[in-house]
Amino acid sequence: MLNQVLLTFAALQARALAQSCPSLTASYPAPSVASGYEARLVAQGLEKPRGLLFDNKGNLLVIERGVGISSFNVKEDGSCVTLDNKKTVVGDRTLNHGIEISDDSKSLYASSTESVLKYEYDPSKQTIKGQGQIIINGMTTDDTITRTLLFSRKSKNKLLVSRGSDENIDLSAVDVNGGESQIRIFDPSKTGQSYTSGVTLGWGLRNAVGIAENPTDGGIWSAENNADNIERDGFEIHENNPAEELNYHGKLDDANNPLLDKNYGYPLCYGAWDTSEIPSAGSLQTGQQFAIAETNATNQDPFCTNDREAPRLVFQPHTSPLDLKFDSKGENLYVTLHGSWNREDPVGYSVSVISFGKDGQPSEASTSTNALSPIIGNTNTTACPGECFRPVGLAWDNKGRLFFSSDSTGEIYVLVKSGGGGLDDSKPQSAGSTVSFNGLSMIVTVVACVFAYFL
Ligand SMILES: *[C@@H]1O[C@H](CO)[C@@H](O)[C@H](O)[C@H]1NC(C)=O
Ligand SMILES: *[C@@H]1O[C@H](CO)[C@@H](O)[C@H](O)[C@H]1NC(C)=O
Ligand SMILES: [Ca+2]
Repeated sequence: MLNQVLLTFAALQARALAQSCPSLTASYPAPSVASGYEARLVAQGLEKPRGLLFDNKGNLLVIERGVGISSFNVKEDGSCVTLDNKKTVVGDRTLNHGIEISDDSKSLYASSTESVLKYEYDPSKQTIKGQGQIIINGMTTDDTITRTLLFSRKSKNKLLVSRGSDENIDLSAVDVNGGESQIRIFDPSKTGQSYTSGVTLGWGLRNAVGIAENPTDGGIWSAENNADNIERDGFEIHENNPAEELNYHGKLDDANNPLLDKNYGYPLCYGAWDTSEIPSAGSLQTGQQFAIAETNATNQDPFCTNDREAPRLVFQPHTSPLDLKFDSKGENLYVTLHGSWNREDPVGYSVSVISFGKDGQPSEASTSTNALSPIIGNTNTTACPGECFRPVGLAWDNKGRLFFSSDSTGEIYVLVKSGGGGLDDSKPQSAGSTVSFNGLSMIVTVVACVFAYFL
């Protein structure tokens, strides 16, 4: 009898919870989520969602590759969020990845392979006025197509634009004037600027898709997607080398930034991951850079160590880091890993977190192979990329919940702490409703424990 009562009570509570926070059902096995976190699928049926952000009225804006910019209203019910009322903000099929917005949400920016466009935006209606203006152009390449945008929040009027290589190993990137594999800084109030007219923040960065600014000290970080199919001394070593890299670019408001205009190695030097598979590795360690050549590549290794800026962290090759977002205390850097496409055993396909210290630098050493802690990933990566979600863009809402897009499955997820709170707990919380939700889940937990005891 007691069992029955408890069972009914538990079922009722569970249903109340489920009703209070609906989650859509994925067409693939439910993702694995690290303990202490919850993931909820909040949108489906999008066309390759890439970059995303919130405007200052709390609407979510998303770039759908080959479609344009769409918006969703966010509906809140306690700690539970759902996306609603999708509409097209900009219908421009050339837009494919980058999105940014000014602090007052009146200027919206988006990128195509060729250009950065600026739109006059009204966040209360989610509409633009007139046409987009081309503020930067001359960026088309044959290989990489994304142009990531990042507004500095520390240093006024600086828009960072990352542009990748023209081919896998692009020898033209040895010339800074070519404009391949670089991050440049632009004044967003000017129009019609050619990419190569921007100030070079860093170069020799094959395809630095992720860029982020540490909100505590203004340090700029980028995540590089490294080369495929590389060889050294005639040996193919691409399965476990080179590493994906996290590079540091100093602070934009530092007039004497020693890292301004530095070269980070590509296409001559590459971060090492598994040194046991690199011929004539000598004393080379994980995280240091090595040269590639048909013969005697070792002779060039000192150049890579001495004349090129080394990564601050390295990640497993082929994991494809795409977006980077710091929390408001600069203690955690979240990263989307889009996953491999030409590795025997698929890797990546997760959202992970990197720990940062009070000094504004990663907690792990540059030689570490453990810098990433996964939060959400696919349960069966053997089925990837076919049957897997592939994380791309990240965005914080004003309660510290972290949203991410998956382009392969056309979805948007939200990550919260168990019980519904934000991952970034220095952002304001919805106090009343969060408490009642926590109360409810506690009852369910207690009831479930009692029930288990009686069984
Ligand atoms: C490789 O290095 C060795 C020893 O320094 C040298 O004898 C040889 O000529 C080099 N080979 C090439 C192709 O540079
Ligand atoms: C994982 O996916 C592979 C490839 O689709 C499949 O063969 C295998 O059975 C799956 N494993 C599990 C445990 O589902
Ligand atoms: Ca490098």
